[in-house]
Amino acid sequence: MPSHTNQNLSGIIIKKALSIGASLVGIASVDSIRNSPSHLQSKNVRWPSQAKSVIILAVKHEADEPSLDWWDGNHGTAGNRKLISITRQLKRWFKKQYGIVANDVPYYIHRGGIFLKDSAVCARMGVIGKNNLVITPSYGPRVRLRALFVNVQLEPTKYPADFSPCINCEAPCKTACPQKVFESGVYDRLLCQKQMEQDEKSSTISKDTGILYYSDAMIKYCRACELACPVGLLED
Ligand code: B12
Ligand code: SF4
Ligand code: SF4
Repeated sequence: MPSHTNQNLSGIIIKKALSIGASLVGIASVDSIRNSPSHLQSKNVRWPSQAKSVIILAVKHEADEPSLDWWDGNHGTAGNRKLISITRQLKRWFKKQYGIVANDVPYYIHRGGIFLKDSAVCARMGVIGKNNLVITPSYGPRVRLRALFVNVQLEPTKYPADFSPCINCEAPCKTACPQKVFESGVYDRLLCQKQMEQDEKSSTISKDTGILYYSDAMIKYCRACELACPVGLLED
């Protein structure tokens, strides 16, 4: 591995990931993520013994590109495929340039994944908003996340900490929810899940995605609490 300080290497990694399509990049130590609220609560997370840092990648999912988020049968979403392509390219680049082994973090916790929102907050990419999603300064909650484990200790990202978007906001995210998921004051997972089940039942046949290879039965999962948030939207 060429002699880089870990701080330099973090900067180079961020630049590389942005150049191949990531919208935001964060880095956090495995130890800090291990101590975040969701990981402290869960006994199901399996950490690879050699992993020292996590690189968190975000791809923006803006409202004018809704098909990025549509679930097409067994093949997932176009947005997630974009994230997978970025992680694959980064893995190859790490090995070739630095001899560093990077491992893809599975999406689901029961398959070896980690809690991506907590991880993004540890990497200071954003904060948890009243809608229970990570709110980033540039794109609000309209991002999707994926991660890579690496076996080296990298300098964590320290984006500005003074970001509190929900403090003076009237919370349109909460009123937009079709299931009144936030009525008790906190996010009610079961009610949200009920909406997801309804979305699955009402999935329509759509031929307007331009992705011919994949199934035509698209599930358009609810994201009302996400799309109602004004953070990161350009003002006229
Ligand atoms: C299971 C799951 C679901 C389930 C259950 C959700 C849940 N929150 O329990 C269902 C299917 C209902 C769901 C719904 C949605 N999901 Co979802 N989901 C996941 C998944 C796979 C795991 C999340 C999980 O189980 N969390 C554990 C539960 C207990 O935690 P929690 O309710 O989120 O609350 C924790 C945090 O808020 C945290 N926290 C609170 N305060 C603080 C403060 C600090 C400092 C820190 C560090 C943490 C922290 O601690 C809480 C307790 O553990 C993740 C992917 C992943 N691997 O992480 C995506 C993920 C969280 N979902 C995502 C999205 C976008 C959605 C939906 C909009 C649907 C859609 N169209 O994609 C809705 C939004 C619902 C909402 N408002 O939260 C995104 C979030 C992106 C973002 N900007 O935050 C993720 C990361 C997937 C992705 N592709 O990027 N989801
Ligand atoms: S709509 Fe307002 S309260 Fe809701 S997440 Fe966005 S900034 Fe926070
Ligand atoms: S995803 Fe839909 S149902 Fe779930 S909390 Fe957000 S607005 Fe409510």
